[in-house]
Amino acid sequence: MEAMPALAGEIRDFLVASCSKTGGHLGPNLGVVELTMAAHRVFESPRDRILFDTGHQSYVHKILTGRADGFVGLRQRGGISGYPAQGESEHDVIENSHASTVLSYADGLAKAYRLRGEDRHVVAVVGDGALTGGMCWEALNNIAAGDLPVVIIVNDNGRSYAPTIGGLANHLATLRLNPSYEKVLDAVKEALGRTPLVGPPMYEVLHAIKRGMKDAVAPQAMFDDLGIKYVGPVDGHDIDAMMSALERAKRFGGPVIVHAVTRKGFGYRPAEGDEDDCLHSPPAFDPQTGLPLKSGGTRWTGVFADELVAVADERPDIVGITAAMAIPTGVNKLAAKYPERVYDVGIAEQHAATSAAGLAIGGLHPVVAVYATFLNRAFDQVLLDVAMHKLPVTFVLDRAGITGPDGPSHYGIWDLSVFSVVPGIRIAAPRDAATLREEFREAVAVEDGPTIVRFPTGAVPADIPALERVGGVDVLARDERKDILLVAVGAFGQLAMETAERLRGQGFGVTVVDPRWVTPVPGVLADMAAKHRLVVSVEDGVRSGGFGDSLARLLRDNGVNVPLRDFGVARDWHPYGTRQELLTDLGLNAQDLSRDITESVLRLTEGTEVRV
Ligand SMILES: Cc1ncc(C[n+]2csc(CCOP(=O)(O)OP(=O)(O)O)c2C)c(N)n1
Repeated sequence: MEAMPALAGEIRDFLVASCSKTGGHLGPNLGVVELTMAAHRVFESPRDRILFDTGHQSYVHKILTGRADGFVGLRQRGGISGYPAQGESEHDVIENSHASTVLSYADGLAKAYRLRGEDRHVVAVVGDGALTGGMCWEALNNIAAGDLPVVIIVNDNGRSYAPTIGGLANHLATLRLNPSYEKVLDAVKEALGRTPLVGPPMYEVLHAIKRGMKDAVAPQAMFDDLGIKYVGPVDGHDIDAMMSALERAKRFGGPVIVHAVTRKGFGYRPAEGDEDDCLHSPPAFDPQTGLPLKSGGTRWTGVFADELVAVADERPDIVGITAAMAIPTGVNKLAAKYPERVYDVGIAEQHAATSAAGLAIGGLHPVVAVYATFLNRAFDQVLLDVAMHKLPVTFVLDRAGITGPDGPSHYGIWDLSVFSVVPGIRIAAPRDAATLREEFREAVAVEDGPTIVRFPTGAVPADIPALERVGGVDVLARDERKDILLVAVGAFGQLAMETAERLRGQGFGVTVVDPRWVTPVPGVLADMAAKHRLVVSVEDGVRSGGFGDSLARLLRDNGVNVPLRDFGVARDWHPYGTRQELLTDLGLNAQDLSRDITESVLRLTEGTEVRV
């Protein structure tokens, strides 16, 4: 037991050293070192299940379950995942890294063990940020109704990326900031020490303390009102305190909330002192200073952030919404200038969409900025609450397409398929900074329905000027000979230009176009296609139901019988790695594309004179 604090220190040093090389979710993991150690001491993983909401804070769990060696390849191709991964360890079950799901998994798992007659505990670690997501409350409502042995560790560090917002967060903050907090801790400790019995009598003692200090312990009342037993607040960096709280929770046998107060980034000064997000997920950095090793060029997010402010300067009806990610989506810039015109709704994408609908009904034009992968959650809200009401809401999807080290759940590859079925929606995919500004302005000018503007992660490429604009479509390259019409979605404009260059070298005449607005597919593409021998589409999204499918439908509907090859991301679960590595694996590079397209053209010309 004496060795525990020393081990905690070693784990922290290891986390800093390893994340400084690979990048990763440093801040959250520094905050859960003792909490995770205590959970592993008190419960018997994998017999008892220890689950992590989102999973970004599972590094300590990985280290304790024999995977420290894998950290040299953390989040890199062929290395270990940044989230729990079934393939890595029998200690991992949940691979989902979208927030606020863990309590529902825990509810189901515990029910399954009960029905199968297995005596196993389920421990769910959930952050105060994740608790702002509605699913958590749906789950709590169900867990509270039963007597399943679910131990919920609320990892309360007061932060999502930025400080957690909302009523719940305010309650928790009141508790943390209240000078009587220390007294509460002492009183709880003392009461627990004096209580020989576990189970209900212990909680009666707690209850009495709670009543006595009602104002200071508002969250207890809140959790208690749900009907779930509550232990806490516990100092989440005190291993002994955490272990004794968890032991009591375990012995109780029914659902219990253990409220651990922790500090994000604990024990590493650059993380503790980082006001933005406590080094939530830095890229490789200098371990002495916490500063990133290389600073990239202008990013897509930055271009959007500046344009949002510029448009808001001109239009007082523009308001911004973020789901707990103001800095990563660039909405913080708008908030800095017009704080009253930005709403951080918590990790609540569904609520964000319908709240935006309300704002739009009220006469404003909301801009909801989220990562592409997270808007999937709000499909029904976009469909019915926004689109059916023909409301002017603009969704800005950052990190669209293949993203990289966060792996399969974080790829923004579904939006084109999922949202293109929504009646009346318009989706734009800019190819560079200039078109991002232009298409964003076009989007916020739409007044009779939702719009989406989607762009990838990373540095924005150099502008590709259009030769001309025909029927809303930008022509980027053309040729006297009309062999191939290459239709490039969004940021793949650059890729298409390189591919066309190679095809030209093979003797083919290539027209490259950027549709700009991909949903609905511009009708002029049917006319353009009819003039070529082969149509090729290339998109940074899943092929099934994507732009290529919509283009094929347009051609069919217009009786254009020119063959079409659609390139995009296979409908599959793709591993993590860098964006470039993954695109290469998917054959989405100029070399592979030009080879595949050449083969297609040659097949067309079989039996006729081949021109290469
Ligand atoms: C549905 C969804 N929206 C947004 C995110 C991005 N995200 C990852 S971690 C995080 C903050 C989580 O805060 P909390 O649960 O308190 O954990 P902490 O990082 O503070 O330990 C957010 C917003 C996500 N993973 N899932």
